[in-house]
Amino acid sequence: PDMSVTFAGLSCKNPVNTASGTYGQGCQFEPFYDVSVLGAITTKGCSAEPWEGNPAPRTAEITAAIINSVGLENPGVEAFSKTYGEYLTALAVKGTRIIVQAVGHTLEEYIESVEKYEEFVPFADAIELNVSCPNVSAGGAAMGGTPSGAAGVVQAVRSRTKRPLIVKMAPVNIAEIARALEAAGADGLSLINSIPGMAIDVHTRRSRLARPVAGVSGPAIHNIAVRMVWEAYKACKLPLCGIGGIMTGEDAAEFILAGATLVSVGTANMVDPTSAPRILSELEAWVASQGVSSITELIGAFEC
Ligand code: RRO
Repeated sequence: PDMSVTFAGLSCKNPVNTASGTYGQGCQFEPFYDVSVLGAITTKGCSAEPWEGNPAPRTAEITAAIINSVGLENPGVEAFSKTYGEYLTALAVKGTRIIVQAVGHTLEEYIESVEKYEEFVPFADAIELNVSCPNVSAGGAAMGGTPSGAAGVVQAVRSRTKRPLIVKMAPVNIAEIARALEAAGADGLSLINSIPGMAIDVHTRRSRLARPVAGVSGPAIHNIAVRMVWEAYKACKLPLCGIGGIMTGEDAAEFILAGATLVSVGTANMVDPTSAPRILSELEAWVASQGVSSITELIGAFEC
């Protein structure tokens, strides 16, 4: 079957993308497989200036999930480009779409991050605005949790770039925020980010992470994410990227049926580095089993 899709103006050879922060900058996975088999990759969020992130420990395995409080450790856009630009440019030439992610604590910092991408990162096909990081005290989820906060980030940066703007949504109030983002000029939505949770070591009675409240990702949140993608699909006309606990091709297929055009593999990359290409071939087998010639016939084809 034809696995190609168009998302926010980007023609992708297939719908399989990677979730920001779970995939480094792609090159880390080259020892395991040819990354150019994927439709797109999304790189770790970068701010205009470097950020150190939160104190350790900041990741733990919990039931059917991972919990993280990384806190957006990153080297800044310019160093990101110096270190990875050559690799990512070559990957783009092979037809894998490159989505970079902009972050900030304030509207001004989001603007600075996008402006640095404009200056130093010509190879990116789209910019994802992360308005939903659960692990930074300002910015992130603090802005993405309301319609006006999320839309305000899009409005602040919209005139600074001609590239498609994708918004990484917080797992709250999906329909209303999706409509506000559409009105503000977003080109696509990716959802969901991790869900705030806690993990306590009952023997020591201490938090398992240095920061007690942190983002839960993985199979435990998958069906919550499927429901949220369906809510966004009904609420707006923007193309959607479904994210949340995709471990198999059938998990990805659920997002497609709920209305997603792209699907991102996240936690699974950390469980087994070969997950993304396996999920792609399983998804392709599912599309073939449905008797359609193109995966696009299955987007939103869920029946109540
Ligand atoms: O770096 C992080 O702590 C982080 C981010 Br920015 C995010 O968007 N989601 C997440 O689970 N962790």
